[in-house]
Amino acid sequence: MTYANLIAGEWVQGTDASRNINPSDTNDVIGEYDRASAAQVDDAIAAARKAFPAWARTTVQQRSDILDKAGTEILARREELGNLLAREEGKTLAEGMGEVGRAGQIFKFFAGEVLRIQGERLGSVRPGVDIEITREPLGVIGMITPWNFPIAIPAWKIAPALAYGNCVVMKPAELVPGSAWALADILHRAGVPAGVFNLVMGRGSVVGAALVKDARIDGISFTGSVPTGRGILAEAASRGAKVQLEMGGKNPMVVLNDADLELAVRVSLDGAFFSTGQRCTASSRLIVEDGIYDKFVASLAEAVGKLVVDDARKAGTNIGPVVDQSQLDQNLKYVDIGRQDGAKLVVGGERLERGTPGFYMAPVVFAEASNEMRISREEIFGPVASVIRAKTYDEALALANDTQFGLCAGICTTSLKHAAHFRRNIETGMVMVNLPTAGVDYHVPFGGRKGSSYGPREQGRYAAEFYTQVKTAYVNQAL
Ligand code: UN1
Repeated sequence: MTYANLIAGEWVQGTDASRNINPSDTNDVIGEYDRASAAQVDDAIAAARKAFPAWARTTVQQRSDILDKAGTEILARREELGNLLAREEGKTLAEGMGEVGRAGQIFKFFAGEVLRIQGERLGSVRPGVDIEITREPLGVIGMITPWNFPIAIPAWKIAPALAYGNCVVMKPAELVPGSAWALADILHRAGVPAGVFNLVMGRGSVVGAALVKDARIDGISFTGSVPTGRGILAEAASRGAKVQLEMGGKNPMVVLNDADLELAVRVSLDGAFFSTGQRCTASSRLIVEDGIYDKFVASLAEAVGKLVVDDARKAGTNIGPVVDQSQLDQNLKYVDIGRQDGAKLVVGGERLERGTPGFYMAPVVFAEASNEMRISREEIFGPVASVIRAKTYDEALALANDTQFGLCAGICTTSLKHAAHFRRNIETGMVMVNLPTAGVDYHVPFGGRKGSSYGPREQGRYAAEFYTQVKTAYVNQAL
């Protein structure tokens, strides 16, 4: 089947199509997804601009009803959509269904939040003047979403955008158009008016580039790689567009001598390897204090060795395949780099063959890694973790902060003193105490510091910072 783009409320065929392949079984074709041309992106932006004034004036009830309806359908189709997601992206069925549930909840959250859009009323320093501060929609938002969360990330950009009265032109990642198409279909049938939400699938170099450079786009929300994000920022800044970027991570999980070992291993296993390590929140640096280091490495290696790597949708699979050949090549290249740089490969690192042709590899633990090695500095985006030794808590904290990134960090400890100190002194946007770095709630701010993020936070009511603009009104009481 061929899936078309949604432009101005119509399903529009592209000039060519991309084939959506199952990474667990490359013989399994999910469908052909139309690529939008630059001219079609232009049509989508024009449609969004045209729809914006009326959409911005809809009542909060109208927007709430549409978001609620979309959320209800997503939740009702959790199993089917989770299956599609696992089939196109390669995370396990349980993770796929969990992600669909999260997407549904996000729509429900913003269906409520739209009713609570607030302003402020203040007194003036001058007599006889009222001041009112209100939030207005930003306008037309361009969205570029990544392949690792094919439905949750589109949901957490689209739901607030629509809630606050914006129109959207979205380009999903070319590797996973299926979940985004399903979401577009749901929104269309939930009653989103023509032009308010547009789906344009295809290549970043054509569709993404056309979106980013278009002066009719008021804001760009992007999640993806650092180089692409920086390029978008430069281009968008040159024309004064608002930008929100979520990029890489090299998130540390600190394990102190006083940690509950079993908990620390469980938390590190989840953070580093679940979803095949393909999360910007993954714990790819495990910074472990000397006194527990050897025990931790042995327990973690044992647990990693037991992980079942197989078809994402097969019962009993813990870790699905890597998303595609180039990501697999990159992961295996880093395994070689880690070895050459002198880290000790404790477990994993080999290419695996399974019953179907897919991009399988054994999750990797590198011990005796230093924080200077490339495997500890560069985001690999695969199931590869460096275990770094620290002599003291202070050294562990310093190592944790010694990175270009600042998305999330974790600490496993039973010491209130160290947990509290870590919370205050870690240079990240999110911090976890005795919890995995990955796997966040949907109703609270998400985002990082340093090289990980740029612009206002996503999610929760903080999403309003990006999707609205503030107006300060002064009114003379005398008239
Ligand atoms: C999570 O860890 O629950 O691309 C979410 C990413 C992040 C989302 C992570 N933007 O991995």
